[in-house]
Amino acid sequence: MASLNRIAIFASALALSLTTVTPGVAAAAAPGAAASASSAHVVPLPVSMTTGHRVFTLTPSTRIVANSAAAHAVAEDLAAYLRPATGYPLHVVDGNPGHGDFDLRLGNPGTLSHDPDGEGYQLDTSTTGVTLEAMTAHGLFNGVQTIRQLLPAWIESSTVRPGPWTIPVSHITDYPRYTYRGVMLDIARHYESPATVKKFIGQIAAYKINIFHLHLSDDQGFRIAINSFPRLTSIGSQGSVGTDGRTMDPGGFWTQADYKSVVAYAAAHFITLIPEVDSPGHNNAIIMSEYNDTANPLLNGHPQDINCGTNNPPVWNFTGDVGYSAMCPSSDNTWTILTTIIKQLSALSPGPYYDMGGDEVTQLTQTQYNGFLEKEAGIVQAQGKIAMGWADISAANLSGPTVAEYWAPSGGNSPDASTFRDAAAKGMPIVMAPANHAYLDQVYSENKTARVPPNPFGQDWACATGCDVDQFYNWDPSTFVSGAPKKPNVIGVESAVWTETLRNLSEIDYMAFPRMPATAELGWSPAASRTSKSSPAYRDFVQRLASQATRWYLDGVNFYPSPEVPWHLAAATMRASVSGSRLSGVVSLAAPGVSPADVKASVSWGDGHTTRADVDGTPGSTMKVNSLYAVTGSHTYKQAGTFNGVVMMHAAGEGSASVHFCVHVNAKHQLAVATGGC
Ligand code: TNX
Repeated sequence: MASLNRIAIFASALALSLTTVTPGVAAAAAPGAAASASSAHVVPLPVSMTTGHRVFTLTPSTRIVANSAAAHAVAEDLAAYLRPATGYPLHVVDGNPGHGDFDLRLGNPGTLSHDPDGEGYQLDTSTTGVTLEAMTAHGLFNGVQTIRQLLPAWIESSTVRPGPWTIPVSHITDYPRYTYRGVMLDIARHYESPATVKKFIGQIAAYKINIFHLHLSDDQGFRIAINSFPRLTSIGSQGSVGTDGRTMDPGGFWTQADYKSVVAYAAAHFITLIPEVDSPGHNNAIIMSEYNDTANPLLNGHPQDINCGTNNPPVWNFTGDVGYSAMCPSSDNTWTILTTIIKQLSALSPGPYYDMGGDEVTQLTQTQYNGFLEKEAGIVQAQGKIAMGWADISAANLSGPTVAEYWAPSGGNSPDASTFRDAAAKGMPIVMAPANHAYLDQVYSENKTARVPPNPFGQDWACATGCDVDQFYNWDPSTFVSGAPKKPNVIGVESAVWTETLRNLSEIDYMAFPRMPATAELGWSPAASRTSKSSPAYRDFVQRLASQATRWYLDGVNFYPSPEVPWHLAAATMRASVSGSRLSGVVSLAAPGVSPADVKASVSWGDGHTTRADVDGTPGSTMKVNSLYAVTGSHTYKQAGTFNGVVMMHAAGEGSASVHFCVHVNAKHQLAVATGGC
């Protein structure tokens, strides 16, 4: 492959542009060169995509042209994604696109008639430019996520890399299968800060998720300040699961300003936030806070009547037991507290939904339970919101707009899927999150001697033999439960991170990646025969999934290097430094799940000498993927000439990668190093 730009260096460090080779795949480089198959590995799979053999290459003069204010804002998003790694200015401008530009336009490309909500896009890449067209800004934003994935993975780097930055010539028409594509995060069992949650939102946005469901309250913690009820946070925020509470894990809460800033951050990623304060069970934190709030002027002086739990007087529960608590439907104080919460959260949440929870209530009669949810749904609807809840709520006679989220692990014609059938019978829109296919707190694999992740991380109640990528991918949301009396109205899918065992973003990410992208693909991509590990759709998915790994490393996303995914070595950049006639090079290498000792690396310097290269980095550990590795070598050139060098890396099961460079040594023993072969 010809070198692109020959740069003479005589002293200082220089980053070199290198070639990544995945097994059986040629890498892309110069304009018009062959497109790398790995650069067309898009998740979720687009509705239709054709790719050619040539590429579009970004240059320092590439601009992003926008035809409207809304397109302009998304163009700024694209620029922000691409500037750090390219180091290019990528000016966002109005007007007409020129040679080598991105063109982002709001309009109707005429190909999106099956797009349910205007979230689709049309993306056309030629060797001379990229045109992205959509009917809404959200559609453009989804197209931008695809553009990121069409570029080499190293585009996710936060520091400048040399490229080349290529997109395969391609035509993509794309729109979602389902309206609702959610991820739920529980910040009640363990507190997470607004900054952490924003990072997580940025991570899920890359997979075209459009709903972020935030579980704000449970038995162990209440996480948002509510005006007039300061004890909800001064007392209720301070617990957590599994830590004996306050001394080991101080908990925490968000101010309303924090909450608004997360809502705004989600909205900037075209994600709607749904708040959930679980009721009438799973709310011991509220009961603990308000049981003794006798001086609160909004309450009637005997607030202890909110507690219908057998645990009376209440005590903290740091274990996460099922069915632990219940608020009393007969207490005025229950409704004063809940109405205040619902009003304030509804006012803070511009999205259409408010989630009432409604799951796992064992301490009320069915009649009490139904009455509770019927009353609460009315309060929610009075705020102009759609009342949502776990599918248990379908037992109640809810009028007005209500959505059920099905979470039981039972499918087919199992009688245990009755909450789904009740919801379908009542015509409720249904979101699918069956625990054995969509609960991200469940262990990846488990047997008698080894558990992944090992205790105490992850739960196994829905996944006694483990739930790896295959279990998350091979099911169909619309047909999972059969035998409904009426055609069910499945509006989408959601994966859920429960955090009884997970304390921070690293642990959350380890459970969410690589499984959350499987749920994202079920939500976005067309129906397919997704049945088993041998189905073509799954084989294709895990190939595309493997190509995400380098992006996760660069984005700081921890992930489980599942044995179900055909990970491969990916090498991108060598930083070279020259001292006299001595060349030292460092190559970044992604090798998911491989320890540094198991990567074999060498450098052929082109002058007849080959040396072993060192592979340094952090091996994987419990709940932590191995780091990116640094492959290093150095060599002194003894004679003048032009030399084809190559860094070669190999790991059993992950193929080989090689990185070419060209060294020119002049008569004074000064080195010039360039990318690619000579
Ligand atoms: C069930 S699913 C729960 C949660 C737990 C989760 C753990 C549901 C609506 N309730 O309270 O955190 O299992 O997997």
